[in-house]
Amino acid sequence: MIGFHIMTLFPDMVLNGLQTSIIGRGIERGYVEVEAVNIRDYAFNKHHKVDDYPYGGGAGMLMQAEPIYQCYQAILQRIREKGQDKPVRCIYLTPQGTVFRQEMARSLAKEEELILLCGHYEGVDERVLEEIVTDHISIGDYVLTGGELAAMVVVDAVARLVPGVLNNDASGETESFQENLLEYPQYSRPEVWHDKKVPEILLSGHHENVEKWRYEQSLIRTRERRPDLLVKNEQNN
Ligand code: 6GU
Repeated sequence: MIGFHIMTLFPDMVLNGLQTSIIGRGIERGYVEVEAVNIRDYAFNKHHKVDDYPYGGGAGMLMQAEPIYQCYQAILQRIREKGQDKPVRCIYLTPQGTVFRQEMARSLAKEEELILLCGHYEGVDERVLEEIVTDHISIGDYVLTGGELAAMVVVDAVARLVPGVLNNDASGETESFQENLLEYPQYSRPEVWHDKKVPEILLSGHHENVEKWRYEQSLIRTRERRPDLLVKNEQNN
């Protein structure tokens, strides 16, 4: 069981996305808990204002520290009331973070509770980040309008590693030789489609040859599409 607590200005976006997926089934079956908490509910001012102008000038607005801090404290208190007394990691989704990789998903999947913070506007007041954030994560080198899509990516990648979430009894991780290699091509019925035949070896029933062929295909594909991964694979083997 893992619990995700997502601080956001768009809770419906996050919940709709995650409930409509395999992760949604994991939630129904009790392997995963997802809560989206609206930061605006913790803006205890007249108009539930959560943003303001940046000191020093510049384009756009910043998310203010206090609503985020109050939201965080409320979540943490609920976690503590459940009897959880371990430190809880708090992930800030930001293009300035470490680029998310499978290895990080693996590390996060070991936690029982995770808090995620989705930024918006031009950013977040640095002081609250200093107080609550333990991990800065980006999902890639491009810019999104907010952290919600990134949070959904992280929750999906982490939750599928939690035992019970995937239907098959194989783990969410592929066999060790495929570390840092792309998947081999796969085929299903019919045997011929648009004049294209399924590779003979897959019909042979010779398990060892099939494995060897798949490994070679993985290498070829990785060399072609992601040579950067091949370098990492050689470093690790
Ligand atoms: Cl985590 N947030 C935003 N706003 N943009 C991103 C990102 C995150 N990761 C890549 N681009």
